[in-house]
Amino acid sequence: MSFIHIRPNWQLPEKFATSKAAYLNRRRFLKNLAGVGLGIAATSCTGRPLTAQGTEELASTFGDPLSNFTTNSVFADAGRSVTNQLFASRYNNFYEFGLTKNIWSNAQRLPTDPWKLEVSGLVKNPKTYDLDDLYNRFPLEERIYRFRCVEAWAMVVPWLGFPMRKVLEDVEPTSDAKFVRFESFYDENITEGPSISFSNLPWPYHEGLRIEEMANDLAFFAVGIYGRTMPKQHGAPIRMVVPWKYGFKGAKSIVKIEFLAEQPATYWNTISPNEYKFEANVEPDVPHPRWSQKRERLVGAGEAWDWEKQDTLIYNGYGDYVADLYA
Ligand SMILES: Nc1nc2c(c(=O)[nH]1)N[C@H]1C(S)=C(S)[C@@H](COP(=O)(O)O)O[C@H]1N2
Ligand SMILES: [Mo]
Repeated sequence: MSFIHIRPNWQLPEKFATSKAAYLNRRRFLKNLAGVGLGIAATSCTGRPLTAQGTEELASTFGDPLSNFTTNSVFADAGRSVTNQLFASRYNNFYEFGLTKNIWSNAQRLPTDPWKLEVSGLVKNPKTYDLDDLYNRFPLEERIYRFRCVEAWAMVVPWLGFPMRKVLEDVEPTSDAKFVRFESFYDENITEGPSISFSNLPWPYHEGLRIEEMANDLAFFAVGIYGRTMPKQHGAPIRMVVPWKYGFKGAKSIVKIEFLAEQPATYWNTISPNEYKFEANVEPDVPHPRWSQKRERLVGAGEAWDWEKQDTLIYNGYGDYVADLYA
């Protein structure tokens, strides 16, 4: 009975269920290219099923083992099981490498060695970190965090890295510094944006935080994931992780950090200010203009509409850490 096709459980969904309204929105967007935004890719094809060879290729992107880290016991249990890396590492948002979730092989073009991360602006000690600094300057720890995309899917991820606060201590912002701007790698010969008619987007990808948010216990720079150095599709060699905010706040492949007196513009907020706020905290009762945020789908096996659903938590469940930032 060879025509009965049994899907292996690691096979990822090829499309999302989508309402007619969302579909029509997408058609309109494709016509005039005016309404680009997150959520578009979530309604489109996420890629071919992964073959055994594909699985091997995916596993080859997983980075080198790291051993010089401790496990932070406070963040050893996210209250949900950790997402299988075969799902997490082939379901990515990294628009520089394409508009679908299936960018993991495109992202292998990202050059990560050597790497320079420049920290400048309103600081006493401007610094430029190289790869050795990223892995050895600050003690590395593992933290298992819940992760919530504004598109209403969620994962649980074991990050490796160091608190953002370590960088604050290193560079010593002046009292004038009130905001921080983070900028991602961009090279139009490597990243795909311009070649797919999105050259009008505000590249490079950039994000921002208030300085108190950066100093919060949870705010983290990740240089690895699942016990290994960061795969390129997740934002090698260093990316931001702010687990109480929507995923788009976590810029990948950071090359520049700048301390500022004024709130900086940010990538998605510039594209669509009504949909993507600067603050972007996870708030179940504040719907995205095109969908509800009350529930979320846990990235897993099978088709996306079959993924386990659960209630979205205020501040993604991290209110004890961050609620007083917004009192
Ligand atoms: N430079 C850059 N950073 C980015 C993005 C991006 O397109 N470019 N996408 C963001 C979004 S919307 C999400 S949900 C997360 C996805 O991270 P992951 O692919 O590692 O799960 O990265 C964020 N950081
Ligand atoms: Mo996202």
